[in-house]
Amino acid sequence: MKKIMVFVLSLIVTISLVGPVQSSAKVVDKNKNKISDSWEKKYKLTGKNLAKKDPDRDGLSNLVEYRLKLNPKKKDTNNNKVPDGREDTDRDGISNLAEIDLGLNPAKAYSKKKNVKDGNLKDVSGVAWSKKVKELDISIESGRKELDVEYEIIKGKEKILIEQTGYNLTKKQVRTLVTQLQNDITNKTSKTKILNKIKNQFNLSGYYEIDIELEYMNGREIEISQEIENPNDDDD
Ligand SMILES: [Ca+2]
Ligand SMILES: [Ca+2]
Ligand SMILES: [Ca+2]
Ligand SMILES: [Ca+2]
Repeated sequence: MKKIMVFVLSLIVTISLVGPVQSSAKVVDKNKNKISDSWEKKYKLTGKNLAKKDPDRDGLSNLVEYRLKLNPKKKDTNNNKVPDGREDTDRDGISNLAEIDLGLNPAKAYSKKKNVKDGNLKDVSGVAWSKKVKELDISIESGRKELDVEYEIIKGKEKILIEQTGYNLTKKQVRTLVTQLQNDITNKTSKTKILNKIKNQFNLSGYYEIDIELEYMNGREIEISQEIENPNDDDD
């Protein structure tokens, strides 16, 4: 009798040990927002439409952060100074935010074609998306001349804005510059080289101030500023 009791007891212990393991393997999603309840609880996410919200303001919704196994309350989950949006979590050559903008899946390297990695998919002109410039902002002040250029690819389409005084820049020239920055810049190209390329394009010499922000589809971001002050200028 005692032996049976011990057996029964050990059976109960075994069941209760196995029980929780089995149930946690199943994803419980009571509010049916495609995010597991345990993940919501872990990051203290509550309220309506929580899947769409972006509490850490890194551009990625909570649902995307869940799918990419990132922290929805931290802009830079792995502390490498690259924000979650510019990380390339599935390592297909395109950053998370760029993938979302292009309608690709940032959690899957082959999300559109079985045999072509997302980064190797080509745009209408035959350039692989991973090599493309996503955004280029240039602002120049040189004496009385001023220039502001904003180039961006949104949902796969180019958007170019030019504001200028004393310059005659065309959209075509902006496209040419972007193409150069796509073809001639590698991960090893120095900031000085990039700056010189852009300075040549605008015949920049003498006294000036230039600010450049360049971001590639792969998430690489380059910021360059240079100011050559005129010693005769009296700002006071
Ligand atoms: Ca977020
Ligand atoms: Ca995050
Ligand atoms: Ca990071
Ligand atoms: Ca992908």
